[in-house]
Amino acid sequence: MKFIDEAIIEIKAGDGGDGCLSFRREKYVPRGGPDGGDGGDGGDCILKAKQGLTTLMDLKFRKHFEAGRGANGEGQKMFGAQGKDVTIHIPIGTIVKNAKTGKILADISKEGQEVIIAKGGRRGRGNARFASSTNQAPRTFEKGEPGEELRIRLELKLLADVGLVGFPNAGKSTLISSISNARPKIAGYPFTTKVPHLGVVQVDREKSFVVADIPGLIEGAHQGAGMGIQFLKHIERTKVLLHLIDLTDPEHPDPLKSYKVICDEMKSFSPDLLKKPEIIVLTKMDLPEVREMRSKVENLFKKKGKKVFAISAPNREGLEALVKEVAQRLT
Ligand SMILES: Nc1nc2c(ncn2[C@@H]2O[C@H](COP(=O)(O)OP(=O)(O)OP(=O)(O)O)[C@@H](O)[C@H]2O)c(=O)[nH]1
Ligand SMILES: [Mg+2]
Repeated sequence: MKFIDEAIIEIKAGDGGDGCLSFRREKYVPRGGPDGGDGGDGGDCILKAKQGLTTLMDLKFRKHFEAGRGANGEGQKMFGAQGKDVTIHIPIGTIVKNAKTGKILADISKEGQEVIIAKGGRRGRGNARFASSTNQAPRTFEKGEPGEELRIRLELKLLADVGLVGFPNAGKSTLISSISNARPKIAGYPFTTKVPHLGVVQVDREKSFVVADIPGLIEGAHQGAGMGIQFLKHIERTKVLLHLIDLTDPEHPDPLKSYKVICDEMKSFSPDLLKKPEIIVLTKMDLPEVREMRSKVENLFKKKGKKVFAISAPNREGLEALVKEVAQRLT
């Protein structure tokens, strides 16, 4: 069971700009004083908590972040510009560790929280700074300091955004393994799934969400039948439920009745589960007998005001539309 999302990224804060060595040159002033300006400070690498992000998926595409270098100082006491900061958005709940030592560097727990994780290098001072009564023409100036550079490991305890419910064999594990990185066991017998599995679904480069695949429910589960209902706690905090229905299930030929049985079991665990936005998903659309029943069953649920999708995992039919719909409901 992997409920932790991880990403390792390399960050480099900007180097400080060098101080300048320069002397004033003016007409009629034979020996001008020192006028070398300071460099600019290097930019920082900042981690910032952002609501709405629920996974570290973005950081699997971009693993290297570098803040801007401070500009060098110039003559006439001109200071170099500061290096540009780089801000890396991460989900609330992320723990940040030094990848090498494992030391915890930050615990991102509040919306908008910002942590400077690599500090930009300090600017070098120009020679104008070093003038004194005893040294009126200093040739001393400083180089900017290098910015901090490190590898960090980000860890996020995943919380499911979407829950899959349905009878055993409905195709829950098949669905999660078709749309996410989760690879639970799939088999043509009931209760294949004994523990919940989470998977990250990548919608596009910016968006991803987490799905929980849980064991199948059966009538009487609240009294301990089958795998019971305790695992429903894993979908208690989800925002959307997908209710999967297999129209070829010989034990449950009436889809509306099947639907109600599952809802009643969920209700026994917590009535709040029934208040969640829900999408009915008819599975196994590749089977001819299912295709035959499709429109009739869709209408039955539509009449009840339910949104219905039909999918086939082997043909990847309907998966993209379903993922899009879910993503939209989550925003
Ligand atoms: N033809 C077809 N078979 C499917 C499809 N989806 C799932 N199956 C098959 O249905 C059976 C059950 O699938 P699972 O994904 O294990 O079902 P589950 O809902 O996770 O079942 P439990 O873990 O026991 O609750 C397997 O034999 C799958 O290969 C589909 O879209 N088309
Ligand atoms: Mg399963």
